[in-house]
Amino acid sequence: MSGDLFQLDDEAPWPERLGPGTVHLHAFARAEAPAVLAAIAAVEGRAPFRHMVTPGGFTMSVAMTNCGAQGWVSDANGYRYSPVDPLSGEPWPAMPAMLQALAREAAAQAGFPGFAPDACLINRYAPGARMSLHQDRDERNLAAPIVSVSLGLPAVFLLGGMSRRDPQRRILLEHGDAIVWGGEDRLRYHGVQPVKDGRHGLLGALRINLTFRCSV
Ligand code: MD6
Ligand code: FE
Repeated sequence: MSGDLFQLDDEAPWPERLGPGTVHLHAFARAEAPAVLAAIAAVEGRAPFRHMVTPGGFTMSVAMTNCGAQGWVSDANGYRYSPVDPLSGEPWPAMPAMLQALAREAAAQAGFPGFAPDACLINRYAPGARMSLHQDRDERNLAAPIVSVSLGLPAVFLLGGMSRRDPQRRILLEHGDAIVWGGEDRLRYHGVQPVKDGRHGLLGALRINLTFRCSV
């Protein structure tokens, strides 16, 4: 019986195909999570998490920062990539080599070899934070996939279709899970349901998601 206590943590990573260009890599980054968190702490020291404002004037419930040559930003003027952190006027912190290697490996395992992202958007969710349904279409390079890594509290990821009205699949993203999507799935609508309160051993009452993109 005592083995059951550890079953979840011992589970080996396993891939699950969700679409022609979408793969859910369960537990992909679980072993590397402490190193990922250390990398985020270093980024956060120079580019703190902040709640950006949408072009429509709403403050996002998710707190964000970036690392890499480009960072995703939102303000009254719209959504775009910027080489500079608007808070500091300085370039975003460089993407730590460890994060770059992790993203490259996830993409390769999902059938997209040679992934070289220039942008990593880091999203931080407190309980109740959510992300409404959207497409990722601010990147000029839609040929490259997106790699998403989730840590901490679980969340329900909504995976829709090419139209906002298409039915959505609910996908539980747990600590260490990665999702890779590209090809014909690259512009699928998606969102995140409000994160439920809870405690995670490494992150406490937080969920962190990193999305790696080729922006140019
Ligand atoms: C999140 N993720 O999981 C938000 N976008 O917190 C995204 O918006 C996302 O996970 C494109 C591809 C994968 C993603
Ligand atoms: Fe997205």
